[in-house]
Amino acid sequence: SPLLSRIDLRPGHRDGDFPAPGALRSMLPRAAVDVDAAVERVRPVIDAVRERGADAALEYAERFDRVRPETVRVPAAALREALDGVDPEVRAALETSIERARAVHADQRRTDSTTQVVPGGTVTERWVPVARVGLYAPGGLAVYPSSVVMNVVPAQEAGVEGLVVCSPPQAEFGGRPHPLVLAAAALLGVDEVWAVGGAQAVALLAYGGGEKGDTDGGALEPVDMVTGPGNVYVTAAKRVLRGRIGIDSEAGTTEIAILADHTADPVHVAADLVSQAEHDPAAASVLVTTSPELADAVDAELDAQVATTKHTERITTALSGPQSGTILVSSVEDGLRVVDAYAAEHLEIQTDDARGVAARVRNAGAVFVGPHSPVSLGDYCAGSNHVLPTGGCARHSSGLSVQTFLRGIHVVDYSADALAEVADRVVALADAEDLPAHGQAVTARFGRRKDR
Ligand code: HSO
Ligand code: ZN
Repeated sequence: SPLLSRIDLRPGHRDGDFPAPGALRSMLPRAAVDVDAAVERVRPVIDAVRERGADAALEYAERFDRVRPETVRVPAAALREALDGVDPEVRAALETSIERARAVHADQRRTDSTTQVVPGGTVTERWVPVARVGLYAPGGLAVYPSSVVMNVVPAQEAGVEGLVVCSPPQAEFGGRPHPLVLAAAALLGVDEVWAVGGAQAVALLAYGGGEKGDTDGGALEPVDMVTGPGNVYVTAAKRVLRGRIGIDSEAGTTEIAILADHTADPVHVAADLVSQAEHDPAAASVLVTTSPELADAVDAELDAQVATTKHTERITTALSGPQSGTILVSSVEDGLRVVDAYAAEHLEIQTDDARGVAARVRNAGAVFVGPHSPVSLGDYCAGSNHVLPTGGCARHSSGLSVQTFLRGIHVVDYSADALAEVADRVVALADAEDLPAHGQAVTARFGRRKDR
């Protein structure tokens, strides 16, 4: 039987009218990630790091990563060494990735805007970068120097001055993070890297702290914000610490949805579904198509491709899991309703007039248009960001961008005349809210009191 399960939403195969978005969402395949359960498990870790800083983080490294790094802060020499040791082709590819991402993100910078509300009264929106940001680079099934690029570039282009990268210590590399993570940080000009992973990393970033008796590395200065994908414990820690620190949207397992018609090439469609399934046995690959013939051809292709690829087991689990599947629809129109309800992290459009169809998409983390824009291009070298909302969060959130690291501060500047002109209106609203001192703060400036 085919790896992908099928849902048929064509007339005659479904009950009644085409389902409304809410109902549709509950019919579509999607992984359930239980962050709440992980929250209870990370609380003691967070408490310990708050109380004992890097010493507690070291103990957790021994327990969870099975290695105790010599120092939690990675020495500058180790960063240089990692960069020198990186394969020249990989280095060149990282450089291309950085260059293209920089071009796109530099264009996202915002300029301050001033609105003259009345003569003598202005409001300026001033865009100010977050001062200090912690970027989490996961260890785990794969190593992600590309995610270091995708986190660091928008922060740098936003003007963030303090950048810290945290990544789990690896037993294989003497308790340091993966050398490719270190090399990517060095290439980006980030010199502060700490060998700490999991919930303890997020806690250390939030509370700061050093090792007892530490004299050289100093303590980690707390950050204002933590971004970057991580496992469920990292996500849980971000959820617990949100408020004390800012966070990006919760990163779940990766997803790809493809909206395709009879013009799509089943070899490409299958290859792209397989590519994201490679991340994790819980990854989701969803095909939405108007063509049952294409769906059959993709099933056959998947069998062939999965058998010959490297991570067969993981991919088989991902494709055959309840989070993946094929959805048959009777028109591209209905297909758009399905992909909007699903709100995929990555959405490919492989249809006739792909550009026109893509322009009508409302909900997706990123959209990949036509036969030559695969998701894996976007993962590395398109210039777009690959840290994107998962789990349907694309309905309300965007991926990482310069905007993530900026705050808009309203600067209010009124003259005496401009204030006097609107004073009665402020007083009226203040009185209506039974907050008369609010009104008096305005009238006091004009030497009279409302009640006199
Ligand atoms: N597809 C992942 C990003 C990634 N892929 C990193 C390969 N390396 C989430 O967008
Ligand atoms: Zn990927």
